[in-house]
Amino acid sequence: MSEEQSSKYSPPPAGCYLSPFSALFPSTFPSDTDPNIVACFQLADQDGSGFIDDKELQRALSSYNEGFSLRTVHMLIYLFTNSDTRKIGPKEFTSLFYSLQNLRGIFEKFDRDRSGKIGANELSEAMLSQGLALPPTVLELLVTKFDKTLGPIKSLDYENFILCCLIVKGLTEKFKKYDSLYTGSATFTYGEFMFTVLPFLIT
Ligand SMILES: [Ca+2]
Repeated sequence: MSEEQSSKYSPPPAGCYLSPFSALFPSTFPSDTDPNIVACFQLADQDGSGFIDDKELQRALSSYNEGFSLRTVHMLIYLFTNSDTRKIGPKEFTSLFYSLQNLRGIFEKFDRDRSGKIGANELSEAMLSQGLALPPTVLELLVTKFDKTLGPIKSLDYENFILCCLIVKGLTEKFKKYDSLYTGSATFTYGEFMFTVLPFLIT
């Protein structure tokens, strides 16, 4: 492009071509952190780097009976750090720890028949208990997309339940930033929409 041509183009709107990810800064544990969580972090940080990387996190979670795939682990890290660095610091790890503990409680509460799976109706109740009132069509879509059980009735296993809840929560938080008055409607530019949604699809 010649200088003359390029001068016809106005600069992109602020933020349009910036990375949707924020940088991961070193963090510390909140002052009132349960010593068990600190111990858990130190045990998981096998190379003593001060961060837990994806493989370390996967190993740590599996020792708590949460055998998640690396893809789920990457999504967890993205959701709690908002970065694509695939590692997590003490502060974000603490949030992750409490969030998983909370979601495990919700899963156990709504998996009433103890099948280890959450069906469509149970998912609706589980979402509502987290303040997420989703339209029936969205719930139907979630159950269809997150059902990896291959059973006759659509349902979510524990890992996919966690993933589903965290993605819905994460997207809802992003939406709220554009809908500060909580009207249920928001205006996005194309770039803003893509940057908001794509990190949730590709981890
Ligand atoms: Ca580490």
